[in-house]
Amino acid sequence: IESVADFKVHSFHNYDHIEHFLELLAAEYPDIATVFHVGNTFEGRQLTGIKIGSKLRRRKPSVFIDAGIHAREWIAPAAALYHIHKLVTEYGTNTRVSGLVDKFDWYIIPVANPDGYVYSFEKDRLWRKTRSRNVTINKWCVGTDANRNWGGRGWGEIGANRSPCSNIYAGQTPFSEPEVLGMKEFIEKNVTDLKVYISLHSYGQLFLSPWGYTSDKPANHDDQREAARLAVEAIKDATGRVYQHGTIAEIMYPASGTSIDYMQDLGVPYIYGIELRPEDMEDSYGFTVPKEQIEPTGKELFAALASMADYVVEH
Ligand code: ING
Ligand code: ZN
Repeated sequence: IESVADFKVHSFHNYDHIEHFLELLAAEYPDIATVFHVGNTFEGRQLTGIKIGSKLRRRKPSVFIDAGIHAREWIAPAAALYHIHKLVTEYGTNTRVSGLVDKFDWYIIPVANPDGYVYSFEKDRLWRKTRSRNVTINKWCVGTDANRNWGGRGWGEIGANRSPCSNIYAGQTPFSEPEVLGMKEFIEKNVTDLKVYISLHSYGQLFLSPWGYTSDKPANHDDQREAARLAVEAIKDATGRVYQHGTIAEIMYPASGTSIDYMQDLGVPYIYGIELRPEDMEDSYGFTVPKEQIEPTGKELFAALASMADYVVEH
């Protein structure tokens, strides 16, 4: 493609095309969009994100979104790209969008596990993990679950596995994955006043808040639950779909070493893992959603994030 206008938002794209699209956005909309890099992946690809925000105000709260940390969950990068495309191209014409871009700095990494994403395109559609290897530990099994590799309380314990062959392998050490370490360090060095952290996954239609490592509730649970309740309501108004909300351990399964728990420990006030469409296996789709689902899922994500942004401004 040669311009942003050529990009098909309602299709799935390979990693090269996604990176190229982000570059085009930054080139065509330099006042509000810049590309950033978060180091390299295990296989040497650049881990690329986009920062979106107008320069109207000097100090702004930030929103950080990772998608595609699990390779096979293609709807997550697609929905993130829908959101990116909407924020950038409708700024100045859509008042709702303009408000979001004026009031917040959005940091979005649409494919947080590029090596795995490429592998899911080329070799194994249902691949989940990174593609890192450590032959001194295990010759045969490849990859770490990048959403079990965040250090902090409970790392490597409940809902994670210490065997490299497991699909929920926590990794050799906390932050052993360059992708995860890169995001952590980028956030801690560059993202000021982080108010909202979102990790996009599929599937289940769930809005998940901390904790994952325990069924205990964090001190600010009621506030997080209220923001989630409103977001879920906004989704229902947008497309009619019903999402459930609750803590990870409560409504999904216990999981340690997730970005969500790490961000809760950092003190970020609003943190959610969102399981996008479908709700269940829906005619045996699960991870392999048809591309017709991208637009409505993107609408739901936009509605939820706009609602979340309103909530943050008011509280
Ligand atoms: N589910 C998530 C997983 O990592 C999750 C659940 C999401 C936990 C967000 C924490 C944060 O297992 C999928 N589908 O990957
Ligand atoms: Zn996932």
